[in-house]
Amino acid sequence: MATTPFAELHMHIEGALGPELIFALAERNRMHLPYSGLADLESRYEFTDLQSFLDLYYANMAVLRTAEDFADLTRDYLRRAAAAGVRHAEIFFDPQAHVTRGVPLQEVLDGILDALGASEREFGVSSGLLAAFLRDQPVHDAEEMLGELLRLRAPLLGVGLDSAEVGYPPTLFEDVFARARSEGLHVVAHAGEEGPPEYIWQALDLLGAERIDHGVRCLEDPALVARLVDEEIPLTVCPLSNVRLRVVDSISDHPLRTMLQAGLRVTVNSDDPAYFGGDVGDNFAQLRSGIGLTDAEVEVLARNSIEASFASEARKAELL
Ligand code: ES4
Ligand code: ZN
Repeated sequence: MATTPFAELHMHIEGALGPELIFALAERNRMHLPYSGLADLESRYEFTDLQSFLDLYYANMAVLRTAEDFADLTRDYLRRAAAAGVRHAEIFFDPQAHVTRGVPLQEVLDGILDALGASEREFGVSSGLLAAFLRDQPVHDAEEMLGELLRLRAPLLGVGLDSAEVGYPPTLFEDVFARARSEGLHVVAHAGEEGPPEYIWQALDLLGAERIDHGVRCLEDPALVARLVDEEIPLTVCPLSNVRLRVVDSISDHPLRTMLQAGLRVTVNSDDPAYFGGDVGDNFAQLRSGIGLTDAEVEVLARNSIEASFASEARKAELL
């Protein structure tokens, strides 16, 4: 499977936390887990929608306590991503989900950045960090978190918007994103995963989103598709996530090819690799068997991912 190197632009580092690491970290941190064992935990990875996944995702994060935990998690992800062919990774983390559990922001940053700082040398993967705001929490919390990140001079690539989508439109976060942009940060937002096309319009017009995470529901609105094509806005699509969260019925029903043929700047990503059935390599493999994704299409997707990344022009040139 000779392909150009590719970039992963949509993954949540907390979503790389799998059952085995959960048990290992619980033991190291002397915590009791509400599961009888590994098999019991593994039996809970059956989701009906985004919220049913988020419930387990937030519960499992309890084992992440120290900088070492975050570093181990991040290295574990980078090792697997490198093996799957990823050469550049832009990683989301959910800082609000950790500080509300009493884990200091600096501890979270130290751990993730320690692993990212060694990534190019250790794994050949260049990287960047995106702080995601939880849209289902008060806007004020996002404002405070952005202030704290800026105060700590966290070396961020940018900010994003995630968690439960329906009922939490981008418009709520207009001011937070304006401030992030004025600080020179890149901005992206999850939109059109479970939410309507209107949320994608808002992410573009009100947040100034440079990429849309997911965005699959744009297909319901031809004028929106035209806009995304015209402005070459990348969409970070996550096929296995879409299947597991029932955004689509099965991988064979995934509209990825329709999106490519419409001229959309699609990329393929793992979202939460420990929850949705694998890394970005597994996403490509299932697309090959499920919709007959061709080598030529894989090449386009790989190229799109490098071009849509926030890597330096020098790094992009190296990878293209
Ligand atoms: C997420 Cl799949 C997905 N959607 C929205 N927010 C998220 N956070 C982690 N995974
Ligand atoms: Zn996501």
